[in-house]
Amino acid sequence: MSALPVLYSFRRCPYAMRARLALAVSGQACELREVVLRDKPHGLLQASPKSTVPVLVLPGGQVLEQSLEIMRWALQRHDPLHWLNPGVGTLEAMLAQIADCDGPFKQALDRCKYPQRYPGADVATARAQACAWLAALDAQLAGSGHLFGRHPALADAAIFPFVRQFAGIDAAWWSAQPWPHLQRWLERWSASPLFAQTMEKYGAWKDGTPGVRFPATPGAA
Ligand SMILES: N[C@@H](CCC(=O)N[C@@H](CS)C(=O)NCC(=O)O)C(=O)O
Repeated sequence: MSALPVLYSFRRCPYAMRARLALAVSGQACELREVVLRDKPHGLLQASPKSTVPVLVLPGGQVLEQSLEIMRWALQRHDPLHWLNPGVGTLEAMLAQIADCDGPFKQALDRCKYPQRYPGADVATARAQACAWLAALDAQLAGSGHLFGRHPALADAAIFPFVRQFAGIDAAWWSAQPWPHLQRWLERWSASPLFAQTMEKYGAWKDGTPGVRFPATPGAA
């Protein structure tokens, strides 16, 4: 397994989810090492001192430390569903929207999900900002059901785990929002075999032991 790229991952991390989605869809096999964030293995700390997940260590030693970098690396090697070439719009437009997700939306999401971590933060304003962004996504999805035209693409996969996290704060509240296209989009992604494939449960990896092969069923995407 040592000839495979090594993916340090954490099942519930939305950044790791998006990396696993792209790795699975590209059919790129890896050795997955499930990380416990409060007890990070030396292997991860050595490969990437900043040690956020996901991290992908390539067989030649190159280390990819950003989820989006991992997605683009995998898809540049093999992109059977054309995630880098959206039906409408450009890769640059998708990257700009992902940057919005990772910046202002993630900031608002964290304040809504973990208000205790942000004493003094204005949660009502954060919620209003998040809702405005989500309402715009709903409108964007109204035509084709995908963010950038006829088929799912990089932006859908990169943004979905964060919308899922926001929806999970309060499922009843989420269902009551006037965002039918966004709700359907989230349901479709959440129920997809591809997502199921990326959410398999693995035990915590320990230094000096082999990881597990990911994706477990090559080609199932
Ligand atoms: N910009 C990074 C962010 C990754 C990130 O923040 N991951 C979180 C888990 S969801 C993490 O590893 N946090 C470090 C920690 O909790 O110690 C990426 O896109 O990969």
